[in-house]
Amino acid sequence: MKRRSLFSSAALGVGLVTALLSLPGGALAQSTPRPAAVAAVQSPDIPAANSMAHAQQFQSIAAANSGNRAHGKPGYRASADYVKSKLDAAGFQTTLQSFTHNGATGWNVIADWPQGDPNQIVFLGSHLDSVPAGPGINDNASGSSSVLETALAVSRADAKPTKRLRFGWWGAEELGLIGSKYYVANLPAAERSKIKSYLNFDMVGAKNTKTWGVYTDSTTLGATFTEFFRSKNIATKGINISGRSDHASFKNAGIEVSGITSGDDPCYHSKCDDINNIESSVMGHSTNAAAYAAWKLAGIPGQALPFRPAA
Ligand code: DPN
Ligand code: ZN
Repeated sequence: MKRRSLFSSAALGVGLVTALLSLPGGALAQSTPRPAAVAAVQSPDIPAANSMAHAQQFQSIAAANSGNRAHGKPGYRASADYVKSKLDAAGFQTTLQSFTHNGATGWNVIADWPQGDPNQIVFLGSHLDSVPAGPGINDNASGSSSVLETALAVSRADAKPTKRLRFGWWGAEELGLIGSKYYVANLPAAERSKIKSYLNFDMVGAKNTKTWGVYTDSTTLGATFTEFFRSKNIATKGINISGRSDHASFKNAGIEVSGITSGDDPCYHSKCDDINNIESSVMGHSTNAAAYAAWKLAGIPGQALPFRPAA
């Protein structure tokens, strides 16, 4: 039992009951310390402190670079370098894709986990730039940290998903989804059609969040998020943020999209959107929702629970 508690698993309970009921002769739980694995999503339970540590790094990067991480400013490049170095060390295939906007160079960071069917890609992304007014911690170090920590969890698990997992951090979102539009526009049609779903994480750490907003144009993708939150007894509401974040660049290319948000806050696009503007527990739930979706949609097999006959 101890082992299962390491995993957040919305479906495990149901699957386990089914498995137990179907055991021959009604041999049951108490005499079976570790039942055989059942089909279920067993995503890791990622400590909130992990994503908070990344958010703290983005705060420090802003502090060392005139207080922001905006397109065309040194704090943006330092943010991209931070993300890329973590991914490189974790075994991802990474790309720093440059583009020009308003006379300044911007970058997208793209990372592929080199496992699973390369023709079926599940994509998680977030914008990495802030506005010039502040460090952009809820908007959007929160999403950037959640997606980064999910990627690192995939690496720690040495995951062997059925589908390919790709992660993206977009530049110049605040100037009109510039980085994600550039990425999608420069994908050859054959590459674009490999992307089966795109999940967006923008503003996912706001303090005092009790209800998560889920936006989706796909029943399956939206249900993946709501089933995670339901398993944690957390409320969700369907929202529509239309073209306000990077999912729109993918949706416009005919890709199924969804995303979650804690919503904005009084410090939205201001100087006070700093590390004190987000809450650890909120970051933890958002990160684990991202991980759950990655595990489920890419088809990462559950940790096989070894069968041990009762002594
Ligand atoms: N984070 C907002 C921005 O980048 O300006 C967009 C947004 C609004 C995202 C509302 C989620 C919810
Ligand atoms: Zn944003």
